[in-house]
Amino acid sequence: MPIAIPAEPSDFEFDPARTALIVIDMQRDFLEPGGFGETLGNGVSLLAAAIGPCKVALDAARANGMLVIHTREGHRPDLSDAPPAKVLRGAPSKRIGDPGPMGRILVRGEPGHDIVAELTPLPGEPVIDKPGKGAFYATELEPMLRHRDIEALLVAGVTTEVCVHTTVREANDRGFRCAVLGDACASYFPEFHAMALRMVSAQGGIFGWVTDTAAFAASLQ
Ligand code: TIU
Repeated sequence: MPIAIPAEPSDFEFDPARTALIVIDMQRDFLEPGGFGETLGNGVSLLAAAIGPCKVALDAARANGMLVIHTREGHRPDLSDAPPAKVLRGAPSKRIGDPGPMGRILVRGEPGHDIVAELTPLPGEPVIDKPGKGAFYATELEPMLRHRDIEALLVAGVTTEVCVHTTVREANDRGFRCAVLGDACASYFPEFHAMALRMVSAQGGIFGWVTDTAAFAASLQ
């Protein structure tokens, strides 16, 4: 039974049984001081704005039996999956793999790699560990969606213009319809957040739709 959510550039119609909520990289490494995001020179406080809306979206999806998938960006402890171009780029205060206050920066199994406490995945919810910005690159995400006959994604998380955008672009090219929950996304750069959302819905929805968590939750009432 299709449901319509008010969205840009037009209503987003979805069947909850064929739609997944994907929460991108809501990890301590991006949201809390001392993690990867801060080592890149960013103030991390703006990202906290996405936590509450992500929780609203998770509660709505879970209450309606929708597939919920979480992702985490990070690398193996030996960094064998970390491209040197990524590790050596720029002049961060600490590089990927260096020790920090939440353990080694952007390394799987370290405290900083964990999803923030408010959004801890429930047992049975798949968590995709990804080495790149996009959730499809070098992961099991696509077969996981195909096996469940998922055809549309509701996308939330951080950061809007980096991992959310890359994932939406990858999904779009694979034929998945994407609606971004704008208030459940955040960026270190408010202007990038705003423009990234506009880029999704411009040109008749060149990458997809943009809506918000209140509209999503209300559509399932
Ligand atoms: N730096 C930045 O804005 N983002 C990332 O490095 N990864 C994600 O967006 N998850």
